Order: sequence, then structure tokens, then C-alpha cells
Amino acid sequence: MSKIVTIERFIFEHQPDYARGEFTNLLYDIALSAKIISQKTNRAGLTEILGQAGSVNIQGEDQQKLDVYADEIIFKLNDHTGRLCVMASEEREDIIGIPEPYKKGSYVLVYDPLDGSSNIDVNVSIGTIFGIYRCREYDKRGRIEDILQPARRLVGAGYVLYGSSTMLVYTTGTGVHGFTLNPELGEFLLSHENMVLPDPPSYFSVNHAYYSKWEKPVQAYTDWLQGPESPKMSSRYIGSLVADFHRNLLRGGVFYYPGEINKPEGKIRLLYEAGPLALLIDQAGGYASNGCKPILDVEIESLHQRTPFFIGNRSLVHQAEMFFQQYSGK
Ligand code: AHM
Ligand code: MG
Repeated sequence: MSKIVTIERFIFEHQPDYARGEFTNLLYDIALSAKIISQKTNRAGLTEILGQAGSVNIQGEDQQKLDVYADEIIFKLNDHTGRLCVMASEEREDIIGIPEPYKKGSYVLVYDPLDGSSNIDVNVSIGTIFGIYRCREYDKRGRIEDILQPARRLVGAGYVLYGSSTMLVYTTGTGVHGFTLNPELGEFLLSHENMVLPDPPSYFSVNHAYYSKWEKPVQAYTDWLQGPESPKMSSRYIGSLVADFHRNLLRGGVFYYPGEINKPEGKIRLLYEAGPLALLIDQAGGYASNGCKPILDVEIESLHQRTPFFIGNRSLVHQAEMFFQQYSGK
């Protein structure tokens, strides 16, 4: 019988040197949140939880009931543990402090509780994305400065994909590892150890409907991807970042959500989406860029800052940067 490795065992055996229980247990807490959200997501059609919750989030988008539920689960499972000093969620306007009387820890959690929410009502894969930082100054921990750190300072990042099966994929800076939820056992089991981006790549992923709104370098890049000079690839786009990212991680490729002429900042959020995925792709041998510089090094000035986003095989993302360079100054 092959060795069965639960996520608990894997995290314990591979914890970084600096992890003293607090960090390891934080990863367990996130895995537990994922199990609960997964269960609710799978039952969404049955429990009439589909549909909008009636509130509008900070991004001006209608919140779906599942978004609200997932946000609350992650918050509630992490507010009292003494491992975090502050959190930030894509669904909330401000930073989330640790409520009294709970103690503050030294880590910081940023998360997009349910990404790809336009896909909830149509039963298409959605996901959760998370990033973990350490507080900047222990004595002053819990401030917005702890949240506004470039992704290069992440000590952990990952996502949960609620697809045909539920998977949790994470890195703590020593490779990318994937776990599949066994629903009978209620356990995440190691299924993809040391994930590495395949080369040659198979897919490019973009919402082509915006072609006429893009700037010249993005149009030229898209033409190049479809032309004879690029590796031969197919096009795939789900519209759920986690699902598009996961497919490309397994098969190789590039995902991009560029800025538009009238919306140069694009749609993807730096803190909750681009940053954590940038660390994952870096650990899998790939690269993420905003078109000019690594996402990992982009300074973050506000909680809900957006960024143009190119992520995938290194050579494909470099090619995008080359088109930006080529057209700059023209
Ligand atoms: P969300 O956080 O509101 O769900 O939005 C982010 C999602 C990503 O998952 C996806 O890549 C993108 O929005 C799709 O946007 P579009 O429909 O414009 O292609
Ligand atoms: Mg999102």
C-alpha cells in the first residue's frame, strides 16, 4: 500500500525552521476553513444558498451568499487562535483586527474568501486564495503596515479549488504541494508533491472579449500567442482565477488579466489574488509580472489595489514584458 500522507502530517514534517507551532497550526486552521467552505459549496444548489446576499462589497460588486459565508468562516476560525495579529479580506473595506478578549499573534492573514463569484450560480469551479505574512514590528503588531507588505515578504501562500474535487495547494517557500480532499475521511491527502510548471506549455488564458479595449502591447502579445512564433498552445478561460491558474500550473501556460486603455489598473487585486499566486508560481519555476516588473516586488499602497497581471511559464511572461518594452515611448 502506498504511503497516505495527510496535510497535517505533511505540514508537520515540512514546517519551515522558524515555525514554532503557531505557523503550523495556522495552516491547519486554513485547511479546516477550506473543508467547511467546500462542504457548503458542494451543497449550494441543495440548500438554497445560491443567489445574492443583498449587500454590495467594497469593490462595488454584489456579494453572493457563499462569499459572505466563506468570509465569515475564515474570520471566525482565525480570530481567537492567538496566531494572527490582523487580517484583511477582499470582501471587507478595512483591516480586520483581533477582537477583544483574544490575544494577538505574530502572523498576518490576507484572503479572497471566494474568488470567481460570478461562477457560483452556474456551478463552475471557484476558489479561495490566501497569503500569510509576519508582522513587521512585534510590539506594534496589528496595524495596516503589517498588511501592506510586498508579496516578496509572504511566508506562505496558497489556494483552495472547489472543483470536481476539492484541492488545497500551498507553499511555504520550499516548493508547491497539492492535497486532494477525501470527502469520506474529511482529510486533505497529499496528491501532488513538488508541483513544477511543465514546459512546453499547453494553454493561454485571457478574456478575449476585451481585445478592443486593450493597449497595443497587449493586443500584440495576444496576436503573438496565437501566431507561428509562439509555442503551439490552446486557449482556455474559465473566468475563475483559481481554476484557470490551477489548470495552467498542471499543464503549463500563461494567464493574463491586463489593464485596459480606460482602466489601466486592471481587475485583479494585488493583495488577495496576484501576490499569493505570484509566490506560488515562483516556487513552481514560473513568473508573475505586472507587465513591467515582478508582482512580488510591486509596492502595495492600499488594501484593494488592483494590478495588471501576467502569470505562468517564465518565457511566456517575459515575452509579455518585451512587448511592453517594445511599445514604450512609441
Ligand atoms: P471576484 O474576486 O469578484 O470573483 O473577481 C475576480 C475574478 C477572477 O476569478 C477572474 O479571473 C476574473 O474575475 C474574471 O473576470 P472577467 O469576467 O472580467 O473575465
Ligand atoms: Mg477575487
